[in-house]
Amino acid sequence: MTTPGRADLVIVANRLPVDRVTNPDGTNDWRRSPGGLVSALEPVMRANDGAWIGWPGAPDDDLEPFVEDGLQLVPVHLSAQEVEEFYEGFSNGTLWPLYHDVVAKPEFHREWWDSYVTVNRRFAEKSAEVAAEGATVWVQDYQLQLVPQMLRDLRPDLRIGFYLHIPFPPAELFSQLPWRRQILEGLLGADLIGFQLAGGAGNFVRLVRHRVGHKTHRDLVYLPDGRTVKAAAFPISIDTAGFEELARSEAVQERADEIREALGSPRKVFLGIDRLDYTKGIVARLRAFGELIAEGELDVEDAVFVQVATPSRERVEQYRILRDDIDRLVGRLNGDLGQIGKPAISYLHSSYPREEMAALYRAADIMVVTPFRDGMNLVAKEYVACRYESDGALVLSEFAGAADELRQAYLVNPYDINGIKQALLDAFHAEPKETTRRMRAMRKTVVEHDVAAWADKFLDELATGRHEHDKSVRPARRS
Ligand code: GDG
Repeated sequence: MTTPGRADLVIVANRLPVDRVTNPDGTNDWRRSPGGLVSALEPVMRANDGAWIGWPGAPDDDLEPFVEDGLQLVPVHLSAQEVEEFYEGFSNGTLWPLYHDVVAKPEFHREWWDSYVTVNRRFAEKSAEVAAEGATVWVQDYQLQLVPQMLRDLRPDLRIGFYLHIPFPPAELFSQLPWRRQILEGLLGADLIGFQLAGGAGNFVRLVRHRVGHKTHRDLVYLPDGRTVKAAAFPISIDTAGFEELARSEAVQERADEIREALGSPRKVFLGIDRLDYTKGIVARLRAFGELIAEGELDVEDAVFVQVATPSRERVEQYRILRDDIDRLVGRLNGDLGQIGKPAISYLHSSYPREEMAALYRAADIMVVTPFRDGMNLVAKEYVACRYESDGALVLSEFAGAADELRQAYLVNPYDINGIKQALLDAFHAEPKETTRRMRAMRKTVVEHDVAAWADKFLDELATGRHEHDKSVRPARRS
């Protein structure tokens, strides 16, 4: 067995929580990635002498562990071939589409799988080195589903949690995977497996019963060696107070006004913000908006649609095809429907700082979130967090995890273009009293359940299971 290191809490994720930036003089620095996961886990990491294991984001980087802004970061090396086969291939060309209702066709390649196994083993070995005796290790997401069991084999003393950020599919889809049993067994190495929704946890437990043959009862799986694994829902959230504070700042408010003016001060601004991904339903929503303009239900004098599509996975073919499809559609809609200085759609293929995101949320009257399938969708929650005056409307797909909590949104079936059109019109024409009633209820949810509460709940539950088994203690709470 590898000699245990010193961290009492270890986060294991595909990516480190930092991005490398190159300065004008050619030197490199690290900058904290903007994600909510990092801000949620940072206080727990600090309180527990935590370490974060992940890939730095570039192939063939051989980096030693380093400390950045007080956080212990432990890089895992990936070769260019592994980036292609493990990351772009098996993670994003096989698992991502398979777990999202096969919205795109998953590809099954044996060499991709071999690479997935190799890289998962490397992450597990690194975790075994870094974790102190009896430490808590929390593994994140679909790229690392084999790590829990691999790590347990190396270090049976650890408490291991796993969280899946994307949906866990129904048995009919999951069963297509040639390596389905290995994935289920990999996950079962954890003591606690967290999903976004109860539906995903249920799918997993059912599959374990049928495909692996273990006894189960409700959310528990009983393994032959006497261990019990719990699979339950822990819906993720955002740093609600942080977003609201940003939204209230003078700079953001000024920028929001500027954005509206630059758009020609239309009566209503519609907004979509997504990673450019085929699961997000960008084409369907733009088509729906275009039809409303073409049919005269909306007028470009009155309404504009701002669509931000953040560049994502640009080396994967399906993403390149989607980008071209959106470019063509936006070009056609603006060519057919726009007027001089008034395009129907203002399309931005770019990523922006958090302040600009908050300004966009403030500038938008109607936020449109229409994924075909989404684990949660944080954009929907961020919009709600920024609407501190309880105004603005949210059009939300029923197939986003967020729809389970944000029941007062204008809910739509993203496959039903007429349904989307109707929801856009309903939101456009809604009385302020009605939008306020809805937004107030949604704000209550997002304020009460923020990402810190999510992390606490998961870690508490992971530690509680331990109390039941071996009476040791949970990691210290956030300071
Ligand atoms: C996965 C699951 C689940 C986007 N563009 C910019 C930017 N963003 C930020 C948003 C938001 C995040 O990225 C996107 O999160 P989503 O939840 O919307 O979607 P995924 O990236 O697919 O996330 C999803 C999530 O994991 C968490 O568990 O909810 O279902 O698919 O926070 O604000 N941030 C900045 N500039 C951009 O241009 N700064």
